[in-house]
Amino acid sequence: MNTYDEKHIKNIALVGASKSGMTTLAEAMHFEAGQISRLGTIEAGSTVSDYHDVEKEKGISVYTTPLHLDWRYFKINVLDAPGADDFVGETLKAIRIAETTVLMINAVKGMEVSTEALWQSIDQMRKPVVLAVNQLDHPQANWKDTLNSMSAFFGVRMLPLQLPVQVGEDFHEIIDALKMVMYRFKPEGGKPEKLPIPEEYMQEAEEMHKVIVETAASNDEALLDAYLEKDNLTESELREGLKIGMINHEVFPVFCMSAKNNMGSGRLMGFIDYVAPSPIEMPHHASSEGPATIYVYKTGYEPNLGKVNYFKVISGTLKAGDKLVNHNVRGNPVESFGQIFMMDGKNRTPVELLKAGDLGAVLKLKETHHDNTLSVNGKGEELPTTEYPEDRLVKKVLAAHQNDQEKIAVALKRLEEQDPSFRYSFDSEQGQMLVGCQGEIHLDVNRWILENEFNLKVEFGAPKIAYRESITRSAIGNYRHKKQSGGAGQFGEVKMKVEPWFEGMPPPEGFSLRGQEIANLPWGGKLEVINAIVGGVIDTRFIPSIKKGVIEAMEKGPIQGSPLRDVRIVIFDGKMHPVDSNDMAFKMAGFHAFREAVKDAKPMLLEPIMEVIITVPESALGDVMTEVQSRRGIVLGMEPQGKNHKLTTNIPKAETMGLSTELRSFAHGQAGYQSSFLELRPVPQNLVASISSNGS
Ligand SMILES: Nc1nc2c(ncn2[C@@H]2O[C@H](COP(=O)(O)OP(=O)(O)OP(=O)(O)O)[C@@H](O)[C@H]2O)c(=O)[nH]1
Ligand SMILES: [Mg+2]
Repeated sequence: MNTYDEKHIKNIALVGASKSGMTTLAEAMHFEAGQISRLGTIEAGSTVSDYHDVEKEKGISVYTTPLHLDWRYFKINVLDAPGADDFVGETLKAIRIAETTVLMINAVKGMEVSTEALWQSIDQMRKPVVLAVNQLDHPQANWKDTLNSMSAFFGVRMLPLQLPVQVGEDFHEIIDALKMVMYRFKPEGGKPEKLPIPEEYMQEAEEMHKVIVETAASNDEALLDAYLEKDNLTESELREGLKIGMINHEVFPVFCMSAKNNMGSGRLMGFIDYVAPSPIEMPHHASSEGPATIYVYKTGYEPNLGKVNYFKVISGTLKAGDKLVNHNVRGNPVESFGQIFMMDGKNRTPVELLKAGDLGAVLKLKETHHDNTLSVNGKGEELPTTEYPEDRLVKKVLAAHQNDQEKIAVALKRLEEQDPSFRYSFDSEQGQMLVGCQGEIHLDVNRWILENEFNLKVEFGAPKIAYRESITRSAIGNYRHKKQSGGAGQFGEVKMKVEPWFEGMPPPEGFSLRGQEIANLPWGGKLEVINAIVGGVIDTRFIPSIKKGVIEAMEKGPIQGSPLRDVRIVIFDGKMHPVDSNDMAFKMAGFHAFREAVKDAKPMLLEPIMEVIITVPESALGDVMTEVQSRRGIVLGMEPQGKNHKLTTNIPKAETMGLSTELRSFAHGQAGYQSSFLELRPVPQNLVASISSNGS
């Protein structure tokens, strides 16, 4: 096994819109590097990186999978990220960990809306980027249109290095304007024959070459001087200039390929080797001297291995046998890295050491999981945790078999550990298990895993909404609690007035105030208790018991059993018995007096209203407005945001089910959706009956 110094390590993330061909390219590269003897396919479920059962079953990537290529003098670590934007949490891990992002563009579709969404993250992190135009062998592939759609988006920072001679089924020749040669592939792809550029393409190739040289020169003063002097650059000067441009996020080289036919992948690897930056060529890089600090970017559970933590060495050199302190887990446990591995899908190769910048994996750590930093001396620099996207869809989890509840909770926690953008929570108020995720595909994939890997059958439904109740006018209640059975009896009588409570309300009129208290209710809102007893008809020591009874009564409101909130009670009359009165008796009296009063106080149902911020392209604006209104929502404002419009809306939570999925379909995947709780508002009178009869 080779050990690589840091200069010869390259990390790339393969990302792109759904089904652009990331996994097929990873497979082709793996094959080219000689690590596999047969090319696997998506159709046969035989690729190295889509090895999870769920990925084979659905024919899509679900997880980011690392593989490595021993390629001449270099080691290229490839992170094959999923394309579907439901799995953007995984894709973000890959972009963050790799130095260079290879953004794949499908030559049949050109720039897709989800490519643009992905670009926002890549651009924000200012990553070095290579643009790979794939599927040029496809009968519907269109090079010119694809390039135009890209150029409209990336502008002058995009730098085509290649040109396909044929496009479609005949695709087998690529002109390389950096090296000024033509590559001709055999039908099975692989290593091409190098030929002179045909006469009819010479002019175009020369023009492209000139742009490449000028671009390379413009990134560095010494190179610019060299260029002005000799009107050209050597190949190594060209590489140097392009590398600087990539590191500065200023030059995005474009390559041509057919991953499926393995044409163009070798050239891309050669470029990555010599031009794409190594971890230590990036600004603020760390050295591989000294004890190691690592960052865990992913945790997985594999059928035969158990828990696997995937990490990047941030600084120093990690050796098999090292013990590392976890910075993030409470108590800073020491974890033992007895064996360390390079991973290729599910296959692992033990290694003796990994230097700064390299990627590896470790089994059986006790407490460590994704987003943890560990270091040998416990002092290494801690990396900020990855920010995963907010939930776009929240569902209630229903167990098909009631006995499975607990097992399902355990399984959901594990799914969340593997994929932090699939979130599990238990809502104790409504007694429901909830999952938050990125969309229907995300949900479907995790349902499949629960059923097939955990043997747990679940359904997903609309979550119960946290309704509240309150009152709209004042009313009086009176109750006498009296019990005479054998020995000591029970006696307590309470008269109270209830009224709607609001911030800063004046003291009640017509009563003499003897005590006042505003309590926070456990389910939100207030209960104000005013003691207005005159003549000592009820002892002050019983007021807390009355309050207890009232709070108990407030747990279930009269309309549909939701908690009551924001009420003032004025206890103004009642009776005591010198022997039989006690706390229990007054609690009971308070409970019933309150219930009686509330019935007359015109109770109302309150529902949570969400502030929902929607970002959509112009073309979808009409559909989105109609959709918002049909969900009892209101649009409060609209402002332009780049090419899109940002709408600020208020929508009842009960009406937001499936909205983000719906919006994405209007906007062909390109809708932004952010939702947060705003306030409670009364449910319109005509809807109260239907909500109460739903029982939730
Ligand atoms: N014609 C043609 N088909 C391709 C090419 N590359 C990939 N495909 C096909 O496109 C489909 C998707 O390929 P994948 O490699 O799974 O694409 P991906 O980008 O990894 O997809 P996800 O990660 O699931 O989003 C498969 O049917 C591939 O056979 C190509 O270069 N040419
Ligand atoms: Mg894939």
